[in-house]
Amino acid sequence: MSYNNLISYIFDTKTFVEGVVENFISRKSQSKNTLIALIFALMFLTFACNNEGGGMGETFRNPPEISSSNGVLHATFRLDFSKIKVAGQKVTTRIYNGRFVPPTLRVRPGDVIRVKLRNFIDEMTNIHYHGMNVSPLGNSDNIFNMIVPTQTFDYEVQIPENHPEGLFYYHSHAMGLSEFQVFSGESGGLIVEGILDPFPQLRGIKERVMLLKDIQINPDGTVPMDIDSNAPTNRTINGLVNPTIKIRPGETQFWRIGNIGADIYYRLKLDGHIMYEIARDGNRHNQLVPREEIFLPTSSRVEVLIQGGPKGVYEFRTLPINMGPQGDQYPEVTLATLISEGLQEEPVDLPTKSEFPQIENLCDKPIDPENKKFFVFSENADGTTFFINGQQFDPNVINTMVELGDIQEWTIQNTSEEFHVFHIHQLDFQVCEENGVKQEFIGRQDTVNLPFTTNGVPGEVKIVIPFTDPVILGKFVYHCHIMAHEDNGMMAVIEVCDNGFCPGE
Ligand SMILES: [Cu+2]
Repeated sequence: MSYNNLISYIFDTKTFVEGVVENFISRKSQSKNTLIALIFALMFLTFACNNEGGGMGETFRNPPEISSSNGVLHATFRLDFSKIKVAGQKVTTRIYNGRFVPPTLRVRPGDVIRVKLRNFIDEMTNIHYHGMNVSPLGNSDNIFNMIVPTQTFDYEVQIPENHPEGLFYYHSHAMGLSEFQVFSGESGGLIVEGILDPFPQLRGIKERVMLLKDIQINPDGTVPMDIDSNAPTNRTINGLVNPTIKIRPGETQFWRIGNIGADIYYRLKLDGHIMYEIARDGNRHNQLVPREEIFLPTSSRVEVLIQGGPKGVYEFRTLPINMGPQGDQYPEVTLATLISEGLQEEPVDLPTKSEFPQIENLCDKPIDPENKKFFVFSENADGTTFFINGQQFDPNVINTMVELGDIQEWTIQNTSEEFHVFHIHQLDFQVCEENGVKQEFIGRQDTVNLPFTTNGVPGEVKIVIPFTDPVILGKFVYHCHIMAHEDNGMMAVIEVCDNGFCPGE
């Protein structure tokens, strides 16, 4: 039994044992406590004897999981008020199935996701399958569809056979309410299996799912409705504050890290270790990219290989971030503590560039002039109202029309003095330039930071988007993924049509 399984087992057993003891010993509470203590002492001894590494166990745990079987993933999400404990504080919040970090969904390309969403909260809601190259129509990844209180809705998301493999996530995309709902806990992981398949030497290495979320809790145990993303917050990894993670010296581990919070950024650093980035936003790179630091804007994900350093204790931190003169300032926080101990392992050979499947370089492609588009992300002086090309989001307006098959170059400017994060649904793009500087070709992504205006010069990124996969036909959105900005106007509608056929929603 793995440590994680054992811990779940202990918690399940604790509830069971307490129930049984409650039934049989009603009068002598002293005896009840003694009996519980005895049972726990026995369980701890059993665990201590089986613990391979010796010493104290780790406190890090992957989130719970639901996997597909025979090509179908079935899940029921009951969205309701629950009283839970996060970061040592009690909070009553709106979450799926009573968990601040709900189950990670695990699927394979070609599978179908069937999620039954039951809305028991006092607001409209919905679910977006972030980063997935799936249909935006009907009861698939359709964010125009809102689920009203007491309604049950059946999502059916067909994943194409050729779907990229990696870490995705699901979250509320309720228009105008997404910041509050995601901040309350309405986001969880989604993994399309197979990203390590090209690298047989990595078969069987330990995989960790690390979902980053923060939460602020009012003194009365509620989540603030009027969120100040610059206020002190509790940063958690799978809902845990600074858990311990174990590795053996030389051991290779695979960490899937997602920023699935509402507003804030991360700048990740693992002391004494290089993070070998294998993928971004659920897209395998064309090579391994060694990083000292990883910049992770809201909604971004990275998948990295870590090789355990010499015996010792290392901090996994997010470094201070300056979001711009008009933006937030985030302090440094330790997210987890890595303990390297136990028997030295011979490090496996890290994948070389020739082992990575090739990817087409979109930035090399000639782009027709009519397929070059220009966007401006801006905000008002007090940072309360946000615009794309001077317009605020209106679900009934189509801001951009695209023909299926187009490969388009989008130049996106940020004329404000704080970061924004460009994200487009249903597909991935390649970043060609940032502030006029050509970017190294490593692969695709679904989210990119927009640098802020400096000395009056707008920040600018140039990306190439392939609107080529027929699965994307229909209406969907692009927006800033700082959800406070998205909810306050920084979102727009795109419609992809095929020769005059526009299926809408
Ligand atoms: Cu923004």
